[in-house]
Amino acid sequence: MNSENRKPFTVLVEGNIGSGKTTFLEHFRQFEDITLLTEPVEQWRNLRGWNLLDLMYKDPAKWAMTFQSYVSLTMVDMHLRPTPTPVKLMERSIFSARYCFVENMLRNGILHEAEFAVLDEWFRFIQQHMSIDADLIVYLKTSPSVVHERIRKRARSEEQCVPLKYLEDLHQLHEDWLVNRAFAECPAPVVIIDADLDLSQITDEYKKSEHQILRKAVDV
Ligand code: D5M
Repeated sequence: MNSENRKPFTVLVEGNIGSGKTTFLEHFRQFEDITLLTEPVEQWRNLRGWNLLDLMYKDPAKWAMTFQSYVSLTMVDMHLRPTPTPVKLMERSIFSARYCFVENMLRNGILHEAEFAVLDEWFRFIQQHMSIDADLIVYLKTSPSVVHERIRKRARSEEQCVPLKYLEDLHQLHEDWLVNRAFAECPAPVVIIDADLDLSQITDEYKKSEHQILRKAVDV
């Protein structure tokens, strides 16, 4: 197992909106050797009183750049946060922000090419000059129709306008990034979990990755 001055074994938990990332992280709360870093959604919902997530969904053309800029900052903060345990489990990353969400906004014309260029330069700079580690990616693979229904049920106020097409586009980008390796660099080996399964069945799937995560952490 890692000693205190070694870098933690870093696992990025990736997947579409509503794929069950938070539930996956919660499953690992039982292990004291793992630090869980959940996506900083509450920071996005309240930056000095401003709900950037809501602004972004309500008027993407106006607010996407601001939102992505803040997502990058909060994600880098998570990547760089000192971790006292040998394993660190992170919900999403600067990689999915860039390769899935920002990419999607560029392709759909929500981000201007000039705005994209600035975000992409930041992304490259961060990668080159900061210690952004990834040892394993857990991809919670879902069908867009399944997550669409879950999002409707969880009823987060900002997300009620999310159309199926948006989830289909994000799904394809996750597939192209993590499975097809079609356009972007994949920073670590990928474990795929069938996250269409409902809660009663998915624990067995989690247990399979539990073994991989804990064993690999010992190997590092
Ligand atoms: O993601 C929480 C919410 O945040 C969900 O509405 C998607 C949105 N999100 C997360 N990251 C991004 C980026 N980079 N751009 C745009 N929207 C984003 P959840 O999947 O529920 O944890």
